[in-house]
Amino acid sequence: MGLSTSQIQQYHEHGYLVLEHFLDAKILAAAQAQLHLHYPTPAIYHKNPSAYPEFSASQFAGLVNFPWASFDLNRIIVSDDLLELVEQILETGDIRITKGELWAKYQGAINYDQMFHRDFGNHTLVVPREDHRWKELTTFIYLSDVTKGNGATALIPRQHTDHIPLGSRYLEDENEFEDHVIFIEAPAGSLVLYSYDVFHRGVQIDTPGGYRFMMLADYARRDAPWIDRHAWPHHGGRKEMQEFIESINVKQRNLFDIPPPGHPYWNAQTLKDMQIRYPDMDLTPYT
Ligand SMILES: O=C(O)CCC(=O)C(=O)O
Repeated sequence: MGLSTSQIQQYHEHGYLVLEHFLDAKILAAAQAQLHLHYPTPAIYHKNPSAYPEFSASQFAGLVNFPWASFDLNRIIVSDDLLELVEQILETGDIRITKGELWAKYQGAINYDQMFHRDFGNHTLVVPREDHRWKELTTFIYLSDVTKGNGATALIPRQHTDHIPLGSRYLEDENEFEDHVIFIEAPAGSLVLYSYDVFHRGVQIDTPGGYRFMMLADYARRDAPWIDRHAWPHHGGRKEMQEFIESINVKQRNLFDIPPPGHPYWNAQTLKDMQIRYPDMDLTPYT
């Protein structure tokens, strides 16, 4: 369906955009049903939190890197609907995926409060451009209802902080911006698009028995190789990655830096050996 001109304008002006119920209900339900492959359900966790000490080790302990254990999860970050929006925001059809993470948080496990920060700090070794050229698009895809009590991210719309130099990763005086803070509350299936130079922070989960499940996927233009979070080949030995690469199309593979059809990388030898590495991959488009 794509974004309207005013939505794109809002994204650039405020630095974020929320699309409620972005995921098709069936896709959302299928993804939610597979979360148990990585996490205890909230009911099970809250029945006996001491059985899951790992979630109390750090506020980032609930992060699981892409690829995940089910295609019902993996397919979401390469879906045509999502890529269409990413291409609109990044103003090119030539994009890469720079991050894929699942994140579970459970009330009581640990304090999830963070400082207001801009994400570029650990997405690149350089700094964002003021003119927004070569920007990165970061996203949250909600897999559970997210409310203030369940850890809705706090964010300061960009127009209030744009005067702060882009080399600054953290807000020095949060109180100054108190009146401008919003909490990104939205139902499961919603998509949050935000830019890597917008101040935001994780917050504590206060609701008794509360939890939050989200998927995080980031995208950058191919002509900005200095932006990255994951080196995809690092996950190349995993069965999930093999099956995922076999299952997706050429455009989706290119998001992970697999050269497109027509690229000089492809020759008789690479085709033959790729088939050995990925037995179920249809290599016809590359021949
Ligand atoms: O979990 C959240 O709500 C935000 C997390 C975040 O901004 C971060 O870890 O960089």
